Amino acid sequence: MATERTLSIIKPDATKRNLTGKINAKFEDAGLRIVAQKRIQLTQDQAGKFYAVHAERPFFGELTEFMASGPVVVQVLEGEGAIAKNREVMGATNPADAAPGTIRAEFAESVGENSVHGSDAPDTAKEEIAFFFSGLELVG
Ligand code: 3AN
Repeated sequence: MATERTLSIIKPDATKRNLTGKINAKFEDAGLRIVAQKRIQLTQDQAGKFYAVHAERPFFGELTEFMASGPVVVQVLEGEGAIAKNREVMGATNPADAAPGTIRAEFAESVGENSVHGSDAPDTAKEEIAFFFSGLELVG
């Protein structure tokens, strides 16, 4: 399998509870390398642009308000099959359905406040990485 890069976000519910290190340990234990990382505060408008694909969903307002409610840590993870591997480590969107040992099973509070975001395909990974990082910030 090819080496890939994927965009990860540690969401406000997790930064608020000081879980950045514990979540990063899950990525690293799974063989994912954090090749770029920064802690930022999004505006609701920026969160809306990032989640534009969900603009018609009933939870869009709640989602963007939540993503702007506190700091997030945006990061690029690299590894063999990193996109699928990260989704595996994250667990299902709804923590009630997430497999034991996954980030969402251990840390997520609800389907909305579910601690992490991860790109779902190569094209979205590329777009999402470019949304937050310039090429100069990616050191593999
Ligand atoms: P995932 O993050 O697992 O790819 P998506 O792409 O279906 O899940 O949803 C994007 C984000 O929207 C989720 N991470 C979650 O924060 C939020 N979300 C999804 N479904 C709901 C829902 N029913 N109610 C509130 N927020 C939701």
